[in-house]
Parts: sequence; structure tokens; C-alpha cells
Amino acid sequence: MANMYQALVDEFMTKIKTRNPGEKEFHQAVHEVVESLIPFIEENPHYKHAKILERMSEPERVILFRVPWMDDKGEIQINKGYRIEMNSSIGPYKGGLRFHPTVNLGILKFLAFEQVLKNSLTTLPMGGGKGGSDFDPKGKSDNEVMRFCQSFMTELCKHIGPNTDVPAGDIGVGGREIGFMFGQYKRIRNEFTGVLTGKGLEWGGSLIRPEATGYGATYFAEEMLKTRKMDFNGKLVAISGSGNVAPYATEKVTQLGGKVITLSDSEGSIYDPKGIDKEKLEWVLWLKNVKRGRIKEYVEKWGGEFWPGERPWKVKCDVALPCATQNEIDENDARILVKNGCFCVSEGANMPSTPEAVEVFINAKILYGPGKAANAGGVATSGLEMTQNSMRLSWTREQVDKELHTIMINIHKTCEKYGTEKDGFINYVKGANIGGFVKVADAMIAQGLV
Ligand code: NDP
Ligand code: 2IT
Repeated sequence: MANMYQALVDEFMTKIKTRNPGEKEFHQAVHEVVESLIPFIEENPHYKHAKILERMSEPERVILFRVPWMDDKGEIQINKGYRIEMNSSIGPYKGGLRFHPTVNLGILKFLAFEQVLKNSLTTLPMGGGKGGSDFDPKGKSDNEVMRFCQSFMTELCKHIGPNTDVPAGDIGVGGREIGFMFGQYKRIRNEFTGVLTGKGLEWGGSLIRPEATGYGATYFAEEMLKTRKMDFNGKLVAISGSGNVAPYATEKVTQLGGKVITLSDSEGSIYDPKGIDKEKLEWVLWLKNVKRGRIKEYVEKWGGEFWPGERPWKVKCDVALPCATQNEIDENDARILVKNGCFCVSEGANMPSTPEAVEVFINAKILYGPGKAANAGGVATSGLEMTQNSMRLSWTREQVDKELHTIMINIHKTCEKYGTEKDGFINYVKGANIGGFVKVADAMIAQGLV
């Protein structure tokens, strides 16, 4: 049986690789999903006959454009702009924009593909999309970032809208960038509307949206821990990244009684055995969002160690929350984590674990929550921002946090429903993939050949 499935997976992947040459992150994301879904689809052949998987792995639309802008020296710069409109069967396209020099079509297609299933898991009516640019905001002045964002939106605004496609932040896109893009959209379209999420509180943003991904990944970990009658109290927690997601994961873990001992950025990791408490975290938020400095400055201020060029995974911890980027935990990192006693991994980032690392976690039967389930709190709260925009109301912090928490608990339940194996082990990869797939697939079938 297993061999028959393997042959079908291989056949499917050969076609994907031929049609999408060189897009290795996209191949990786599709492969992981197809491995879980093929057995399910064989048992539910109407999905097979409707070629749902084949259709889902081809974007509905890809928009590629030129982004010319002028730097502070008066020199003209040209970047690439992208929006992948992947699937709109359950709602308008929804997903972040990433500004990072590594951005390319394959990376955005992997992110858009994951987004479709993730958004479905939230239970909110959102399709999936992703976009961005190879622009690097690092080292640019606020004026340069503004000119870039305005040029980017001058083209993107032709393709998006509150009922069509609603972008948000991702790597390199935070409150500042969303503000500049929103301003440009409003100016060109003469429309004050919820076309982006992650907006400022004064102009249509939602409370808890900045915190939502980090809080959500922690709530998801809490639910996983509960299945083994455990909680965060007294646990040592390793976190990577120090951008939008990692600090708020740190905050929530600390509130729940855990001790966060690492953070990182692309230059290396900091290790603070005393724990990153509230005061230190406030300083990190200032460092990142106001000073726009580097995480290594932490040790000059608070002590601990800086590990240049290294990821945090060699540290002894109980729980790991990767919150930086894709493929930041490889097989060796995973082995070290498991050997050191780590029994729970909840992914704040998208696809931070390589396929080999995932295999190590699953074989060790630890609690492993893949990104599309564990980090869905960010986009879920974007969905709540859209709801508030439609109602022209703002909910309280407590209200939004409660909704977010409930959504994360329900995503966990969905994973449990579809991912529990015969011996009781919850395979969250399988659970999230099947749980996210069913709603999208049924909607596609109902809507005919789309
Ligand atoms: P930010 O740009 O705010 O922060 C990213 C962090 O990760 C920074 O500390 C950055 O370091 C580090 N990082 C980025 N690329 C690399 C790399 N190639 N190697 C090492 N470190 C790197 O992004 P976010 O916090 O928003 O996003 C982090 C992850 O979470 C991403 O995978 C994103 O897709 C995912 N995510 C984000 C959501 C959101 O709401 N923002 C929602 C769901 C998922 P440096 O500053 O040095 O580049
Ligand atoms: O990967 C993600 O889910 C995000 N970057 C957030 C997307 C969103 O629309 O809030």
C-alpha cells in the first residue's frame, strides 16, 4: 500500500517539477502536502477525479511587475514586484507581502500554496495569496522605503481590493510599510477601505494584529502540550528571529510561565540563560522597530552570549519556536534538539523545518506543529481586522485575543481530528494538510471547473 502511494507521489512531483522548473521551495511545500493528501484522496476518489490537487498547485493568476524608484542619492533603482493569486474558492485572496533580497517566484509560490490551506484552517472566509519584492528595506532610509512602497502600490493597486485580494505584512513588511502602501492605494483609488491588514490602530487596524502570530503559535503549543498533560510553566524555550513574530511569542511564553532563552537574526543568535523578561523584551522591540538595530546589541545591554552566524538550536530547551524564515532547522539541528530533550516544536515561521528535520520530529514522536497550523493566528487576526473594517467598528483587545485563542484551539482540534494515528500519536502535518484541504476542495467542486 505504502509503495503504491509513493509511486503516486513521485508521479505527481515529477509533473510539478517539470512544470515549475527550479522552484525548489515550491516543490518542497507541495511535496509535503501531497504526501499527506494522496492516501486521503485515494480513499475519497471524487477529489481525484476532479483533479483538485493538480488545480490547487497551479496559481489562479500570477502578477509580475517592474518597481522603479529613486534612492536618496538620486540614482534610479529597479526591483521586481510579485503577487501570486493562488486560490479564491473560499474568499478573496489573502496573504502577506515579503520584501527581502532572496524573494523569487518559487518562494512566493510556496508561501501562497501554504497560505491557501492555512487560511482554510482558520475557518474564516479567506482564499490564499502572497506577494512581495526582492527589495531589501534593511539599511534604507524611511524616505527610500516610502518611495519604494509608493511605486510598488502604484502597480499593485490595479489588482487588489477589499473583496478581491487583501495583502498584509511578512518578512520586511511591518507597520511602516503597510502605512506607506495604504496611503498610496487610498490616493490613487480615492477609497478608504480595508484593502490591507496590519494597519495602524488610528486608521482601521485591529488590536492584537501585531501580536497575533507570536501569540497564536504559543497558544497552539499550549494546546499540543495539553495533550500530554503539560503546560509552559517552568519550560525552557528557544525562539529564533526577532522581527514581527518572535518578540510576541516571547511575551506570551513568558506570561504562561516559560523562560525564553534565545532570539536571533540573520547575523546570529543571542543566548540569555536568565531569560528574556518583560523589561528586556520591551528593549528588543525598541531595538528592532525604532532603532532598527541588530540583535547582537542585546548582549552589550543585558549580558548573555552572542553566537555569530549560528542558529539557536544547539541550546538545551524543552520547546522550540522557530520564528525567522524557511529551512532554518535542518536535519542536524532537529537531531540536536531532540537529543537535548526538546519535546515540542511550534512553527511561527513558514516552513522553517526542512523535510529531513520534520522526519526526525515525527519519528521521535514529539509534538510538532507545522507552520500552516501553528502560525495561522496572524492571518486569522487579519481576517478579524477585515470583519471590523466591514462593520466599521473596532473590537477591544480582550475581544480580539479571545477570538484568536478560540481559533487556535479549533485549529488544534481539526489537526487532532484528521491527524490522530492508530497508536494515538497526533501527526499534525497530516492533520493540518487534510483539515485545510477539505473545505477548499469541496468549494472548488461546488463552483465547477474553476
Ligand atoms: P520580520 O522581517 O519582522 O522578521 C524576520 C526575522 O527573521 C528577523 O529577525 C530576520 O533577521 C530573521 N530572518 C529573516 N530571514 C532570515 C534568514 N534568511 N536567515 C536568518 N534569519 C532571517 O518577519 P516576520 O517576523 O513577520 O516573519 C518571520 C516568519 O514568520 C516568516 O517565515 C514569515 O513568513 C512568518 N509569518 C509571519 C506572519 C506575520 O504576521 N508577520 C504570519 C505568519 C507567518 P534580519 O533582520 O537579520 O533579516
Ligand atoms: O504568512 C502569513 O500568514 C502572513 N504573513 C500573514 C498574512 C496575512 O494576511 O495576515
